[in-house]
Amino acid sequence: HYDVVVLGEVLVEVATEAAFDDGVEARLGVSGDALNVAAAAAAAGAEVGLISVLGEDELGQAVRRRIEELGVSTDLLRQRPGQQGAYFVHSDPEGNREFSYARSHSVGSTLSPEDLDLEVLRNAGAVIASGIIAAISDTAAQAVDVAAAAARRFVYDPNHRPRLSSLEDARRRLRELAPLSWLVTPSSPGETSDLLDAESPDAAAQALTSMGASNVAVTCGADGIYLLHDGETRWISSVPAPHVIDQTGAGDAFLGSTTARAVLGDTLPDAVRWGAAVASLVVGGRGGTGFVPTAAQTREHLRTASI
Ligand code: KDG
Repeated sequence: HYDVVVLGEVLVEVATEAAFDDGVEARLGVSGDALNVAAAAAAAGAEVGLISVLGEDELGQAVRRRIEELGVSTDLLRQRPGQQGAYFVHSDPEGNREFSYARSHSVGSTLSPEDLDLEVLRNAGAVIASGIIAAISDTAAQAVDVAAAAARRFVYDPNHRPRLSSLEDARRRLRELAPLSWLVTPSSPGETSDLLDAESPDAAAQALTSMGASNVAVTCGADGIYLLHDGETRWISSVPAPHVIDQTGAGDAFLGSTTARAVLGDTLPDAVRWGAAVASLVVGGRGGTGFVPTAAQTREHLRTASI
């Protein structure tokens, strides 16, 4: 039994120290939104499984070892011949990024419904997927549909990436998956206006619940999170970040830790506040999984933030 199961593609992260150029120093990491989510859920104390397809070569093995090191179960992973997807990133503390993918026809994009164990999905406390895995191939999109239909609590992060999906496809997927979702987490103002034509977090939350989503957490950066839960709306304030090095993966860490805490018994508002604290710490590390705070570090940060 897993508290949380995440579906997605794990990517090798090549983070350069300066703008992309020949000879620039780089640091290799293991990331991708699904792993960022899974690692944060595991750090929050959940038993986490990751459904993903890795290559079989040395790189695939290294990725697998890192997943294990992050406290995420490797039992649901598949490995087969193919190229591990990668991305190149240079980011500064202001959030300016140079970003490039090397993931077309990657082994991760071969994920299909055949890679899913329906019993595992039905028994999980929550199943999480994002618009990224739904965008990378038709078979991966089908896997998301099957997982969403099987899950007791399906959590969907639209995570719109214009380089991977047209706006039209992203909007259609959101319309199809919202009715199956226990929680949807769009970001505002970008995704709420692009995917929902919503002019406010409230309009976005109302639009998603009228599509059939049970709960909505609109992430609004430093303004906090606008939560629609059990038919009631409220703002949950963000938690100030002690220091900002790189914002990669902060939204993913919010998603993974919020879902984990809710499955482990927190009310959704409490879980969201926890997720906000985790996100504010993650930006102090480099890369998607460069710093994943422990539950003790998050608790201490929340305590000092509320003094
Ligand atoms: O949310 C962070 C992600 O953008 C980063 O990990 C790269 O997964 C990634 C993607 O597909 O954009």
